[in-house]
Amino acid sequence: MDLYFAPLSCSLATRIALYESGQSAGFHQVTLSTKRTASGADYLAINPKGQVPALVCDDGEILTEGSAVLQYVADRAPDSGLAPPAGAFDRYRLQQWLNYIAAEVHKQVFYTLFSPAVPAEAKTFAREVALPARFDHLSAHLKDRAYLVGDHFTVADAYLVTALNWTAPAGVDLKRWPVLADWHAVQLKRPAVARAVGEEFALRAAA
Ligand SMILES: N[C@@H](CCC(=O)N[C@@H](CS)C(=O)NCC(=O)O)C(=O)O
Repeated sequence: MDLYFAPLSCSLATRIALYESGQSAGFHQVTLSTKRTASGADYLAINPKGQVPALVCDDGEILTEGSAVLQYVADRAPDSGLAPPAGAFDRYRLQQWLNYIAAEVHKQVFYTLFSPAVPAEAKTFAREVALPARFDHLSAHLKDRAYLVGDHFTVADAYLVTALNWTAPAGVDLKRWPVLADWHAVQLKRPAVARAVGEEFALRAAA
């Protein structure tokens, strides 16, 4: 497998899943502004959407969209518990959370806050209305739970850790949501998460 990623972007969740499950992969850094890989190759030839993550599977198939990529990685290592088995009700819970983080948190909140193309009024809405509603919802769910789904770490948690990393650069004080701040701090101490985040921080600093 080969993962195309940009440091500390949403593709970090897939690196976390690979490390959590002990799977090896090649890692190829993409410069999103130029759509070039570190070797100078045209990333649009891998993913015409120009977005990370993209996973080139061992049979040459190219998989995109983080929620699909994460489930693919999890299903290749079923003993990791990173995704409940297909058909189990918790698999739908997993997809519920992956979709929520992708659509409601990643795109509606953080894309809006980070993108220079988004008008100021939309950013104000994202910061003052959308983000608090979504963080309140996540806090209520995680108040009495260690993980989003079931009783162990799944790829939904990998995605949420990744999204909560964006609060500091977005100027959002996560301490306003103590449940989320504590949950995030605990997840960052997981060896696979610490390794993935540390490596991508170093790559971002070097870029
Ligand atoms: N729908 C895609 C969105 C992925 C996405 O937004 N990736 C960002 C990085 S977090 C990206 O590649 N942005 C560059 C761009 O949109 O041109 C998914 O869920 O994987």
